[in-house]
Amino acid sequence: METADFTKLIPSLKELAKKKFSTVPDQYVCSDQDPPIQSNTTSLPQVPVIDLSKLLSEDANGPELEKLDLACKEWGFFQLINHGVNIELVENVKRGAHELFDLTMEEKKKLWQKPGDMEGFGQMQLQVSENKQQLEWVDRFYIFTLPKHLRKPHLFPNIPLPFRDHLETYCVEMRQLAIKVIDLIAKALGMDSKDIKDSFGIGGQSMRINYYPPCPQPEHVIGLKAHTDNSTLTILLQVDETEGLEIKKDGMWVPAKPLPNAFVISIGDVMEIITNGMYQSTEHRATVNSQKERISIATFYGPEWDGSIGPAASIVTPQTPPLFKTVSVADYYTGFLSGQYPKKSYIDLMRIQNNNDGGS
Ligand SMILES: O=C(O)CCC(=O)C(=O)O
Repeated sequence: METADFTKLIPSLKELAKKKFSTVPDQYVCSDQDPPIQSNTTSLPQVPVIDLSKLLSEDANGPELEKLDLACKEWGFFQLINHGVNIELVENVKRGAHELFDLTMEEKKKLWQKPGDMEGFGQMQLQVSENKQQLEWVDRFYIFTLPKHLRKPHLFPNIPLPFRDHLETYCVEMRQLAIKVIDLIAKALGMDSKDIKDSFGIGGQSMRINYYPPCPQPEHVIGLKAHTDNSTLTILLQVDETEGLEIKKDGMWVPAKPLPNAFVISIGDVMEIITNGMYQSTEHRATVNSQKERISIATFYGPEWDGSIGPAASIVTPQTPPLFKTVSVADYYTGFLSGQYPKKSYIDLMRIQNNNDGGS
C-alpha cells in the first residue's frame, strides 16, 4: 500500500533543480510508472472538446448535450471552450501563478506548509514501500479558497498582490462555472440538478497550483502520479502551451494538449458516487520534460463539510441499486486526508461489496 505523508516538509524542487545535475536524486526516481507513449501521437484518440456556449443555447437534449454525456461516460474528462470566463482574468491568473513560483525562498517560506498541514507551498512524501519514500517532480501550492471562513489566516491574505485579488475573482468565477457544468451534467443524466446540489450544499473549493521544473531525466520521474480527483468536479487550467497532462483511456495514456482559452474539466470521485457510477472519475497523471517548466492550476469543487456523500436518491432504483455507501462528508475527507489508503483507489473504500454492506 502506498501512503501519503503530510508530516515531513519537503524542500523546494525549484531550488534543487537549479543545481543542474545530470541524474535526478534517488528520491525522485519513479520506477513503477507506465512507460511513456511511444507511438505516433496523431493516432491517439483526442480528449473531447465541449462548447459551453452551444450547450447553453441549444434546445433540450441537443447534440452538444449528447457530446457532454458521452465525454463524461467514456472519458470522465473534456476540454471546455467558449466557457464565458473573462480572458483577461485568466491571463492575470496565469501570470500570477508564474510570479508566485518566482518568489524568493524568503518570501515563499511565509507561505510554506506546516507539519501535518497540506496547505501552502510544498508537497507530500509518498511511502511506496517499507524502506522507500518517493517524491514527485513538482512543487505545489495548495489552498482552501471557498467558503472564505475556511481560509487559513496566514495563507490567502499573504498571497502577494495583485495575484491575491485576481485569485479572489477567479475563485468565484470557477465556482459559478462548476455549478453551470454540474447543472448540465444533471440535465444530461435526466436528473434534477437539485439532487446533486443537495448533497453538497454551498460547496467547498480548493486550488492546487502545480509547478513542474524542467528535468534532466524526465523518463525517470513523474510530475504527478496516476490518480483520480477526490472532488465533485475539477477545473484545470493549463497555464502554458507545454504538454504534460495525460489521461488514461482504454489502457493508454492520452495527452490532453493545451488548447487556447480552454479549461480541462474532470469528473471527480464524489461525482462518480453521486451518479452511482454512471459517470466515472478517470485516472490521470502529469509528466515532465527536459526543456521547459510547466504550470497548471487545478480548482477542485466538492461538497460542503456538513453534508453527506452517496448516490443521489433519484438515480437509485430497484434495477439500479446503490453501488456506494452514503457517508458524511467529514468522514469521507478525514479518511482521504489520513493518507492511509491505496493511493489510486480511495473511492474503492466506498463501494458496496455485498448486500450486507450498504447504507449509511
Ligand atoms: O498538471 C496537470 O496537468 C495535472 C494536475 C492534477 O491532476 C492535479 O493537480 O490533481
